[in-house]
Amino acid sequence: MKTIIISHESDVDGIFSASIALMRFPQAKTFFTSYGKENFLRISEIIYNEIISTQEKGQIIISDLGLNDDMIELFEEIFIFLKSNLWSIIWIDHHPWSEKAIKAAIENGSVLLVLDKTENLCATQLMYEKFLKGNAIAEELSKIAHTTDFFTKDQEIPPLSELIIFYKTFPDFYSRISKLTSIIAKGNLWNTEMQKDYNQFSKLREIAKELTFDKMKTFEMENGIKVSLVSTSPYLQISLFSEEVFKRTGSDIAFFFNKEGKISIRRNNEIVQCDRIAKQLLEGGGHKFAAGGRLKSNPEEIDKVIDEIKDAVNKGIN
Ligand SMILES: [Mn+2]
Repeated sequence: MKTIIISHESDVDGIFSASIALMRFPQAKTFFTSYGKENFLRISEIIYNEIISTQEKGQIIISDLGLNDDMIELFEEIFIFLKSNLWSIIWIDHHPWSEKAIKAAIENGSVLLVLDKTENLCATQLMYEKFLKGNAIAEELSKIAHTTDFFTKDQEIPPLSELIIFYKTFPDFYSRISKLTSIIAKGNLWNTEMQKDYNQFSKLREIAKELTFDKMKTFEMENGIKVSLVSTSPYLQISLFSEEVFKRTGSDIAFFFNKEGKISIRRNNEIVQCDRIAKQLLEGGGHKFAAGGRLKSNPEEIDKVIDEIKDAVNKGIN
């Protein structure tokens, strides 16, 4: 049986959960994606091509990606296509799904949904439980992914999150993270090539930090919530960098946006819920402690960005 693994491209949990799936199904092809219509259209294209090109039955393992409401229709079509070709889907995730999305997935007989609703488990842990429970390497990987996904700081680990961020800046990003996934699947967390890449990265990161702090804006809203607005760089790993921003500003919440208007939200305390604020933005979603979306405004027009953020915070806390 053929196996296709599709996982989240942005972080350790996405990569590690794919690595465990790859340990369980070593012949599988791995693909990575992120949120947004364009990304999912690329993935659906891949799915259609893979299935059309074979007579074999197969399965698709989707990991660490939520089914947002605006993607339901697209996936319903994919589900029907898979079902009629005798392919099944195992969808493993830990993001909040709407009832509508859950229904769309489970009402189609070819989808097995493994969805954690506790917000205490990462996708790699779910993958471990589902496919390789008892395997020592997979267990360790699931613990590491949990540390990075929930920022628990319970163990020190190699800077893989930053390495993934660095690889994102290359045109061959997807082949780089696929390679990383198979290295990790062998239980190797760091090698000399990674160290070499990391040395190059850390120089670029330090320059990016200085420039970013220079442009950062911090303001207090009428309701007393202190907000930092950061025009970020591709060399900064948001969750790590947010800690430095909070240390410097004492803000309650920080918004990181890039030139394309993609926005990430992190919080410094429990006054706000990031996912509620994200819902006010385009394609917004995520967890209460970390979320993201897209700006409606032009990221170059900073006053409009500030207005949009203020509006999102006001609506998102009520
Ligand atoms: Mn995750």
